[in-house]
Amino acid sequence: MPKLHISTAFDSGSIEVVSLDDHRDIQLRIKPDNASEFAQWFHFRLQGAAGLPVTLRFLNAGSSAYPDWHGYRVVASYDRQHWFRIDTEFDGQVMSASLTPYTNSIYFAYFEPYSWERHLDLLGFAAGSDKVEVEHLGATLDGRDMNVLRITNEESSVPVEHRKQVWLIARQHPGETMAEWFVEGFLERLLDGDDPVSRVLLDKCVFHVVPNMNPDGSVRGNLRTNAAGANLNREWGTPTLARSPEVYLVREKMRETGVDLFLDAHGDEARPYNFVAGCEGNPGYTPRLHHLEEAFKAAWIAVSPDFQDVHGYDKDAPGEANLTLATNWVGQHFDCLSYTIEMPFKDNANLPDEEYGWSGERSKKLGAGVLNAVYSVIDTVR
Ligand code: GEM
Ligand code: ZN
Repeated sequence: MPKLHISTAFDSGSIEVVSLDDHRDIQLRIKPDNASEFAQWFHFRLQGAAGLPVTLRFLNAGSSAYPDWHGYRVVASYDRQHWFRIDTEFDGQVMSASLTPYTNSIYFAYFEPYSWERHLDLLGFAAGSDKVEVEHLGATLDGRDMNVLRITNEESSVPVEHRKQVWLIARQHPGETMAEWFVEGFLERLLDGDDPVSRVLLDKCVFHVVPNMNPDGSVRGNLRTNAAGANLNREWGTPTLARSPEVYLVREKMRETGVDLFLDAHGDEARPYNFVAGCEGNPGYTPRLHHLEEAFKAAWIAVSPDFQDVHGYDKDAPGEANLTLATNWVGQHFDCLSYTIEMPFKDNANLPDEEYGWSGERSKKLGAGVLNAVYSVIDTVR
Protein backbone atom coordinates (compact mmCIF):
# COMPACT_ATOMS: atom_id res chain seq x y z
CA MET A 1 0.00 0.00 0.00
CA PRO A 2 1.52 3.45 -1.00
CA LYS A 3 2.73 5.70 1.83
CA LEU A 4 0.20 8.52 2.15
CA HIS A 5 0.74 11.72 4.14
CA ILE A 6 -1.67 14.46 5.29
CA SER A 7 -0.47 17.83 6.60
CA THR A 8 -2.11 21.00 7.92
CA ALA A 9 1.01 23.05 8.77
CA PHE A 10 -0.01 26.11 6.77
CA ASP A 11 -2.34 29.14 6.96
CA SER A 12 -5.85 27.92 7.98
CA GLY A 13 -4.81 24.25 7.91
CA SER A 14 -7.12 22.06 10.01
CA ILE A 15 -8.17 18.38 10.03
CA GLU A 16 -7.83 15.37 12.37
CA VAL A 17 -6.59 12.16 10.71
CA VAL A 18 -8.23 9.00 12.10
CA SER A 19 -6.89 6.49 9.55
CA LEU A 20 -4.64 6.86 6.52
CA ASP A 21 -4.02 3.13 5.88
CA ASP A 22 -6.25 2.76 2.83
CA HIS A 23 -6.55 5.38 0.06
CA ARG A 24 -10.08 4.10 -0.59
CA ASP A 25 -11.07 4.85 2.99
CA ILE A 26 -9.20 7.85 4.41
CA GLN A 27 -10.95 8.54 7.72
CA LEU A 28 -11.00 12.11 9.01
CA ARG A 29 -12.68 14.22 11.70
CA ILE A 30 -13.43 17.94 11.37
CA LYS A 31 -11.76 19.79 14.26
CA PRO A 32 -13.54 22.44 16.38
CA ASP A 33 -12.27 26.02 16.57
CA ASN A 34 -9.31 26.40 18.96
CA ALA A 35 -11.42 27.71 21.89
CA SER A 36 -15.04 26.88 21.05
CA GLU A 37 -17.23 24.00 19.97
CA PHE A 38 -17.87 25.24 16.43
CA ALA A 39 -16.51 22.59 14.01
CA GLN A 40 -16.99 23.06 10.27
CA TRP A 41 -13.84 24.39 8.58
CA PHE A 42 -11.24 22.02 7.12
CA HIS A 43 -8.16 22.56 4.92
CA PHE A 44 -5.41 19.98 4.44
CA ARG A 45 -2.85 18.57 1.96
CA LEU A 46 -2.71 14.93 0.82
CA GLN A 47 0.53 13.54 -0.59
CA GLY A 48 1.33 10.19 -2.20
CA ALA A 49 -2.01 9.41 -3.89
CA ALA A 50 -1.28 10.10 -7.58
CA GLY A 51 -3.37 7.79 -9.80
CA LEU A 52 -5.11 6.13 -6.86
CA PRO A 53 -8.90 6.17 -6.33
CA VAL A 54 -9.16 8.25 -3.13
CA THR A 55 -12.18 8.47 -0.85
CA LEU A 56 -12.13 10.95 2.03
CA ARG A 57 -14.61 10.18 4.82
CA PHE A 58 -15.43 12.98 7.26
CA LEU A 59 -16.75 10.83 10.09
CA ASN A 60 -18.26 13.61 12.23
CA ALA A 61 -19.84 15.75 9.50
CA GLY A 62 -23.29 14.97 10.93
CA SER A 63 -22.36 16.62 14.24
CA SER A 64 -20.66 19.72 12.79
CA ALA A 65 -21.82 23.24 13.64
CA TYR A 66 -24.08 23.33 10.56
CA PRO A 67 -24.77 19.65 9.66
CA ASP A 68 -26.91 20.26 6.54
CA TRP A 69 -24.23 19.04 4.05
CA HIS A 70 -26.78 18.02 1.41
CA GLY A 71 -25.82 19.63 -1.89
CA TYR A 72 -22.37 20.62 -0.62
CA ARG A 73 -19.24 19.53 -2.54
CA VAL A 74 -15.66 19.57 -1.19
CA VAL A 75 -13.25 21.94 -2.99
CA ALA A 76 -9.81 20.74 -4.16
CA SER A 77 -6.69 22.26 -5.75
CA TYR A 78 -3.32 21.09 -7.04
CA ASP A 79 -1.69 24.55 -7.25
CA ARG A 80 -3.59 26.39 -4.42
CA GLN A 81 -4.74 28.94 -7.05
CA HIS A 82 -7.37 27.04 -9.03
CA TRP A 83 -9.99 25.32 -6.87
CA PHE A 84 -12.68 22.97 -8.19
CA ARG A 85 -15.46 20.85 -6.70
CA ILE A 86 -15.22 17.04 -6.35
CA ASP A 87 -17.88 14.33 -6.04
CA THR A 88 -19.31 14.42 -2.53
CA GLU A 89 -22.04 12.47 -0.71
CA PHE A 90 -23.59 12.82 2.74
CA ASP A 91 -25.52 10.04 4.52
CA GLY A 92 -26.60 12.13 7.49
CA GLN A 93 -23.49 11.38 9.56
CA VAL A 94 -20.51 10.74 7.28
CA MET A 95 -19.61 12.99 4.36
CA SER A 96 -17.60 11.16 1.63
CA ALA A 97 -15.65 12.85 -1.18
CA SER A 98 -13.88 11.00 -4.00
CA LEU A 99 -11.42 11.60 -6.84
CA THR A 100 -8.29 10.11 -8.40
CA PRO A 101 -5.58 12.79 -7.98
CA TYR A 102 -3.34 13.50 -10.97
CA THR A 103 -0.33 14.34 -8.81
CA ASN A 104 1.18 13.38 -5.46
CA SER A 105 0.15 16.70 -3.89
CA ILE A 106 -3.41 17.92 -3.65
CA TYR A 107 -5.23 20.28 -1.23
CA PHE A 108 -8.80 20.01 0.06
CA ALA A 109 -10.84 22.70 1.86
CA TYR A 110 -14.35 23.60 2.99
CA PHE A 111 -14.25 26.68 0.73
CA GLU A 112 -11.60 28.39 -1.43
CA PRO A 113 -9.11 29.66 1.20
CA TYR A 114 -8.05 33.30 1.46
CA SER A 115 -4.60 33.39 3.07
CA TRP A 116 -3.14 36.03 5.41
CA GLU A 117 -0.44 36.66 2.80
CA ARG A 118 -3.10 37.34 0.17
CA HIS A 119 -4.77 39.66 2.69
CA LEU A 120 -1.51 41.60 3.08
CA ASP A 121 -1.14 41.69 -0.72
CA LEU A 122 -4.67 43.12 -0.98
CA LEU A 123 -3.73 45.88 1.49
CA GLY A 124 -0.60 46.47 -0.58
CA PHE A 125 -2.61 46.77 -3.79
CA ALA A 126 -4.99 49.24 -2.15
CA ALA A 127 -2.18 51.25 -0.57
CA GLY A 128 -0.83 51.88 -4.06
CA SER A 129 -3.83 54.08 -4.84
CA ASP A 130 -3.80 57.82 -4.14
CA LYS A 131 -7.43 57.40 -2.95
CA VAL A 132 -6.46 55.06 -0.08
CA GLU A 133 -5.07 55.48 3.42
CA VAL A 134 -4.27 52.22 5.26
CA GLU A 135 -5.12 52.98 8.90
CA HIS A 136 -3.86 50.97 11.90
CA LEU A 137 -6.53 50.34 14.53
CA GLY A 138 -4.58 48.15 16.96
CA ALA A 139 -3.62 44.52 17.57
CA THR A 140 -5.52 41.24 17.75
CA LEU A 141 -4.99 38.82 20.65
CA ASP A 142 -2.32 36.95 18.65
CA GLY A 143 -0.66 40.28 17.78
CA ARG A 144 -1.77 40.73 14.16
CA ASP A 145 -2.61 44.18 12.79
CA MET A 146 -6.22 45.30 12.53
CA ASN A 147 -6.38 47.60 9.51
CA VAL A 148 -9.13 49.69 7.95
CA LEU A 149 -8.83 51.23 4.48
CA ARG A 150 -10.05 54.83 4.25
CA ILE A 151 -10.96 55.45 0.59
CA THR A 152 -12.13 58.72 -0.98
CA ASN A 153 -11.19 61.27 -3.65
CA GLU A 154 -9.52 64.01 -1.65
CA GLU A 155 -9.87 66.30 -4.70
CA SER A 156 -13.66 65.93 -4.64
CA SER A 157 -15.72 69.09 -4.93
CA VAL A 158 -17.97 67.66 -2.20
CA PRO A 159 -16.77 68.99 1.15
CA VAL A 160 -15.48 66.03 3.21
CA GLU A 161 -17.97 66.76 5.99
CA HIS A 162 -20.82 66.29 3.48
CA ARG A 163 -19.54 63.01 2.06
CA LYS A 164 -21.42 59.83 3.05
CA GLN A 165 -19.58 57.45 5.40
CA VAL A 166 -19.85 53.94 3.89
CA TRP A 167 -18.50 51.02 5.94
CA LEU A 168 -17.82 47.48 4.66
CA ILE A 169 -16.51 44.82 7.04
CA ALA A 170 -15.87 41.16 6.23
CA ARG A 171 -14.93 37.81 7.73
CA GLN A 172 -16.02 38.28 11.32
CA HIS A 173 -16.43 34.53 10.91
CA PRO A 174 -12.99 33.52 9.63
CA GLY A 175 -14.05 30.31 7.85
CA GLU A 176 -16.37 32.38 5.65
CA THR A 177 -13.52 33.14 3.24
CA MET A 178 -15.92 34.14 0.45
CA ALA A 179 -16.35 37.38 2.43
CA GLU A 180 -12.77 38.47 1.80
CA TRP A 181 -13.00 37.43 -1.88
CA PHE A 182 -16.08 39.70 -2.00
CA VAL A 183 -14.00 42.60 -0.61
CA GLU A 184 -11.23 41.94 -3.14
CA GLY A 185 -13.74 42.35 -5.98
CA PHE A 186 -15.29 45.40 -4.28
CA LEU A 187 -11.89 47.12 -3.94
CA GLU A 188 -10.65 46.26 -7.43
CA ARG A 189 -13.70 47.96 -8.93
CA LEU A 190 -13.82 50.86 -6.46
CA LEU A 191 -10.18 51.69 -7.28
CA ASP A 192 -10.67 51.34 -11.04
CA GLY A 193 -10.19 54.89 -12.31
CA ASP A 194 -12.08 54.07 -15.51
CA ASP A 195 -15.23 52.95 -13.74
CA PRO A 196 -17.85 55.77 -13.76
CA VAL A 197 -19.79 54.42 -10.76
CA SER A 198 -16.61 54.19 -8.70
CA ARG A 199 -15.46 57.68 -9.72
CA VAL A 200 -18.74 59.24 -8.64
CA LEU A 201 -18.87 57.26 -5.39
CA LEU A 202 -15.33 58.30 -4.45
CA ASP A 203 -16.44 61.94 -4.86
CA LYS A 204 -19.60 61.49 -2.80
CA CYS A 205 -18.37 59.10 -0.09
CA VAL A 206 -15.65 58.19 2.30
CA PHE A 207 -15.40 54.39 2.33
CA HIS A 208 -14.05 52.53 5.37
CA VAL A 209 -13.24 48.91 4.46
CA VAL A 210 -12.05 46.17 6.85
CA PRO A 211 -11.18 43.20 4.59
CA ASN A 212 -10.61 40.83 7.50
CA MET A 213 -12.27 41.34 10.88
CA ASN A 214 -10.79 38.13 12.33
CA PRO A 215 -7.11 37.69 11.39
CA ASP A 216 -6.32 35.24 14.21
CA GLY A 217 -9.29 32.96 13.55
CA SER A 218 -8.43 33.01 9.84
CA VAL A 219 -4.86 31.80 10.30
CA ARG A 220 -5.86 29.34 13.04
CA GLY A 221 -8.35 27.64 10.70
CA ASN A 222 -11.39 28.54 12.82
CA LEU A 223 -14.89 28.62 11.35
CA ARG A 224 -16.59 31.14 13.59
CA THR A 225 -14.46 32.51 16.47
CA ASN A 226 -11.34 34.50 17.31
CA ALA A 227 -8.33 33.28 19.34
CA ALA A 228 -10.30 33.68 22.60
CA GLY A 229 -13.28 31.71 21.29
CA ALA A 230 -15.43 34.82 20.81
CA ASN A 231 -18.05 34.81 18.04
CA LEU A 232 -17.39 38.38 16.90
CA ASN A 233 -20.88 38.71 15.45
CA ARG A 234 -22.30 38.41 18.96
CA GLU A 235 -19.84 40.91 20.54
CA TRP A 236 -21.18 44.24 19.24
CA GLY A 237 -23.13 45.07 22.40
CA THR A 238 -20.21 45.08 24.86
CA PRO A 239 -16.91 44.27 23.09
CA THR A 240 -13.73 44.21 25.18
CA LEU A 241 -10.04 44.47 24.37
CA ALA A 242 -9.52 41.31 26.40
CA ARG A 243 -11.98 39.10 24.47
CA SER A 244 -13.01 40.86 21.24
CA PRO A 245 -10.51 43.61 20.43
CA GLU A 246 -11.36 43.27 16.74
CA VAL A 247 -14.90 44.52 17.33
CA TYR A 248 -13.91 46.98 20.08
CA LEU A 249 -11.39 48.75 17.80
CA VAL A 250 -13.70 48.93 14.75
CA ARG A 251 -16.63 50.17 16.83
CA GLU A 252 -14.49 52.96 18.28
CA LYS A 253 -13.47 54.01 14.76
CA MET A 254 -17.11 54.01 13.65
CA ARG A 255 -17.98 56.35 16.51
CA GLU A 256 -15.29 58.69 15.15
CA THR A 257 -16.41 58.63 11.49
CA GLY A 258 -20.14 58.03 11.81
CA VAL A 259 -21.92 55.53 9.53
CA ASP A 260 -24.42 56.30 6.74
CA LEU A 261 -24.40 52.84 5.12
CA PHE A 262 -23.06 49.58 6.60
CA LEU A 263 -22.40 46.19 4.97
CA ASP A 264 -21.11 43.06 6.74
CA ALA A 265 -20.02 40.21 4.43
CA HIS A 266 -20.54 36.59 5.53
CA GLY A 267 -21.07 33.06 4.20
CA ASP A 268 -23.96 30.69 4.88
CA GLU A 269 -23.36 26.96 5.35
CA ALA A 270 -26.79 25.69 4.33
CA ARG A 271 -28.69 28.00 1.96
CA PRO A 272 -27.59 27.79 -1.72
CA TYR A 273 -28.26 31.46 -2.41
CA ASN A 274 -26.87 34.97 -2.07
CA PHE A 275 -29.09 37.13 0.11
CA VAL A 276 -29.14 39.89 2.72
CA ALA A 277 -30.43 40.18 6.29
CA GLY A 278 -31.45 43.63 7.51
CA CYS A 279 -32.76 45.51 10.53
CA GLU A 280 -36.53 44.91 10.43
CA GLY A 281 -36.39 43.70 14.03
CA ASN A 282 -34.57 46.75 15.38
CA PRO A 283 -36.49 48.97 17.84
CA GLY A 284 -35.47 51.96 15.71
CA TYR A 285 -36.56 50.49 12.36
CA THR A 286 -38.58 53.02 10.32
CA PRO A 287 -40.37 53.24 6.94
CA ARG A 288 -37.37 55.30 5.76
CA LEU A 289 -35.00 52.41 6.44
CA HIS A 290 -37.46 49.91 4.93
CA HIS A 291 -37.62 51.94 1.72
CA LEU A 292 -33.82 52.17 1.57
CA GLU A 293 -33.53 48.40 2.04
CA GLU A 294 -35.98 47.74 -0.79
CA ALA A 295 -34.25 50.19 -3.14
CA PHE A 296 -30.83 48.68 -2.36
CA LYS A 297 -32.01 45.12 -3.08
CA ALA A 298 -33.85 46.10 -6.27
CA ALA A 299 -30.76 47.83 -7.65
CA TRP A 300 -28.56 44.82 -6.83
CA ILE A 301 -31.00 42.38 -8.42
CA ALA A 302 -31.06 44.57 -11.53
CA VAL A 303 -27.30 44.17 -12.07
CA SER A 304 -26.59 40.69 -10.69
CA PRO A 305 -28.46 37.43 -11.50
CA ASP A 306 -26.41 35.91 -8.66
CA PHE A 307 -28.30 38.04 -6.12
CA GLN A 308 -31.88 37.37 -5.07
CA ASP A 309 -34.39 38.28 -2.37
CA VAL A 310 -36.70 35.23 -2.26
CA HIS A 311 -34.60 32.89 -0.11
CA GLY A 312 -32.88 33.94 3.12
CA TYR A 313 -33.19 34.06 6.90
CA ASP A 314 -36.59 34.37 8.59
CA LYS A 315 -37.40 38.00 9.30
CA ASP A 316 -36.97 39.22 12.88
CA ALA A 317 -40.22 40.19 14.57
CA PRO A 318 -40.56 43.92 15.30
CA GLY A 319 -38.38 44.88 18.25
CA GLU A 320 -36.95 41.36 18.51
CA ALA A 321 -33.59 41.87 16.75
CA ASN A 322 -30.44 40.74 18.54
CA LEU A 323 -28.46 43.95 18.90
CA THR A 324 -25.21 42.10 19.60
CA LEU A 325 -24.96 41.40 15.84
CA ALA A 326 -22.95 43.95 13.83
CA THR A 327 -25.70 44.77 11.32
CA ASN A 328 -28.33 45.30 14.01
CA TRP A 329 -26.10 47.25 16.43
CA VAL A 330 -24.80 49.55 13.67
CA GLY A 331 -28.25 50.02 12.12
CA GLN A 332 -29.74 50.89 15.50
CA HIS A 333 -26.86 53.02 16.78
CA PHE A 334 -26.41 55.07 13.61
CA ASP A 335 -30.03 54.94 12.34
CA CYS A 336 -28.65 53.87 8.95
CA LEU A 337 -29.12 51.37 6.14
CA SER A 338 -27.33 48.28 7.44
CA TYR A 339 -27.13 44.82 5.87
CA THR A 340 -25.57 41.43 6.47
CA ILE A 341 -24.59 39.95 3.09
CA GLU A 342 -24.68 36.14 2.85
CA MET A 343 -22.96 34.04 0.18
CA PRO A 344 -23.24 30.21 -0.08
CA PHE A 345 -20.63 27.57 0.76
CA LYS A 346 -22.51 25.35 -1.70
CA ASP A 347 -23.60 27.13 -4.91
CA ASN A 348 -26.20 29.57 -6.17
CA ALA A 349 -29.10 27.21 -6.91
CA ASN A 350 -30.54 29.78 -9.35
CA LEU A 351 -27.36 29.75 -11.45
CA PRO A 352 -25.37 26.60 -10.57
CA ASP A 353 -21.81 25.98 -11.80
CA GLU A 354 -21.05 22.26 -12.13
CA GLU A 355 -17.26 22.67 -12.01
CA TYR A 356 -16.79 25.35 -9.34
CA GLY A 357 -20.05 25.80 -7.40
CA TRP A 358 -19.89 29.11 -5.55
CA SER A 359 -16.28 30.33 -5.70
CA GLY A 360 -13.83 33.07 -4.89
CA GLU A 361 -14.16 34.53 -8.38
CA ARG A 362 -17.96 34.63 -8.22
CA SER A 363 -17.69 36.28 -4.79
CA LYS A 364 -15.45 38.92 -6.35
CA LYS A 365 -17.98 39.60 -9.11
CA LEU A 366 -20.74 39.96 -6.50
CA GLY A 367 -18.58 42.36 -4.49
CA ALA A 368 -18.02 44.49 -7.58
CA GLY A 369 -21.74 44.47 -8.38
CA VAL A 370 -22.81 45.73 -4.95
CA LEU A 371 -21.31 49.11 -5.85
CA ASN A 372 -24.28 49.61 -8.19
CA ALA A 373 -26.63 49.14 -5.26
CA VAL A 374 -24.60 51.61 -3.18
CA TYR A 375 -24.71 54.02 -6.13
CA SER A 376 -28.50 53.68 -6.42
CA VAL A 377 -29.21 54.76 -2.83
CA ILE A 378 -26.26 56.94 -1.85
CA ASP A 379 -28.05 60.28 -2.41
CA THR A 380 -30.96 59.18 -0.20
CA VAL A 381 -29.25 57.44 2.73
CA ARG A 382 -29.64 60.59 4.77
C1 GEM B 1 -25.38 35.36 10.82
S1 GEM B 1 -26.37 36.76 10.90
C2 GEM B 1 -27.86 36.09 11.36
C3 GEM B 1 -28.90 37.09 11.09
N1 GEM B 1 -30.19 36.54 11.36
C4 GEM B 1 -31.29 37.26 11.15
N2 GEM B 1 -32.45 36.66 11.30
N3 GEM B 1 -31.17 38.54 10.79
C5 GEM B 1 -24.86 35.02 12.22
O1 GEM B 1 -23.97 35.72 12.71
O2 GEM B 1 -25.39 34.05 12.81
C6 GEM B 1 -24.29 35.70 9.88
C7 GEM B 1 -23.43 34.53 9.55
O3 GEM B 1 -22.95 33.83 10.47
O4 GEM B 1 -23.23 34.28 8.37
ZN1 ZN C 1 -20.91 34.66 9.36
